[in-house]
Amino acid sequence: NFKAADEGTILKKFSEFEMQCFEKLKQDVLLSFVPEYHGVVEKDGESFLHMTDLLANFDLPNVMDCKMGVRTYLEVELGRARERPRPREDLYRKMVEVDGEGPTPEEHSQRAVTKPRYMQWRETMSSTHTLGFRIEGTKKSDGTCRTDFKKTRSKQDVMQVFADFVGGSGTITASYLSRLTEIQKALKTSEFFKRHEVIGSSLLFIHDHTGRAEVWMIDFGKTTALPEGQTLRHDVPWTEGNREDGYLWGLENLIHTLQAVGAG
Ligand code: 4IP
Ligand code: ADP
Ligand code: MN
Repeated sequence: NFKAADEGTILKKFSEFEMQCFEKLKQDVLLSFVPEYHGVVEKDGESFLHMTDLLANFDLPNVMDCKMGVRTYLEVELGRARERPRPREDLYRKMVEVDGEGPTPEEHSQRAVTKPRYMQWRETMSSTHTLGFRIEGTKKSDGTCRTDFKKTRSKQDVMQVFADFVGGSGTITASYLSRLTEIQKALKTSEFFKRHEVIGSSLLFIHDHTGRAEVWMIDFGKTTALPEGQTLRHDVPWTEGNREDGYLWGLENLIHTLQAVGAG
């Protein structure tokens, strides 16, 4: 999905939704919390979004991706699956790999599950439903990568992963917390945020041994504008049709979780 680009920048496979978000974010208070956007670029016959490489200013960075919100698929995907269900074998296999008892008897006999079904199951196995965010993966400066967080659900489990990620450093934790509080404040005044359903977007945590620690908002591939005049709260439960994403509720829980890590 990514291609190397000029010094300090990366290319991400083009998506119309994401491009529109980057364009609108140019005029928004969230601008200082998203990677700098340098426009659309064509390479080898494909289109890409050109943006700043957030890791460029770090020395051997540690990186964590947290997917925000209580819902990870679009309401339109739910509608489509209902009208015309397309059970998928690849998603069935991914489900069984984590939990042999995940699929229902019918799904077992079909050896397939629909995408919303898979996504909802992922949400309940992880902390997405209970905390409004989940850890997707970590990459540490020692070269180790982990993506085995599909069953990391309780606040205690999440705290453990964070504590390990920051190497027990209270300074790094405090820096992350102060950045998260800034993001929270900006989100509460952002016109962009008010008018968008933010699905599948992540907060990217990056720190290194020099003590540098930053959090960035990334991945707007499934962030969609609401009809003119409609807005979201982002901190109330989702019920089908209200398009709420639980982003702010998740961020609040994330902050509390990190505060608990800091307090040891
Ligand atoms: C993946 O599930 C992620 O949810 C992907 O989202 C999603 O892609 C995939 O859907 C789904 O299979 P796992 O993380 O359990 O592997 P993301 O790209 O945000 O990580 P979409 O296209 O929904 O973003 P499919 O349809 O690509 O398989
Ligand atoms: P996808 O739509 O494939 O999920 P993301 O935008 O979430 O793509 O990016 C996937 C991963 O790539 C992130 O978890 C992060 O590690 C890395 N990444 C994304 N954007 C940047 C960036 N601007 N700078 C550095 N790393 C990035
Ligand atoms: Mn992503």
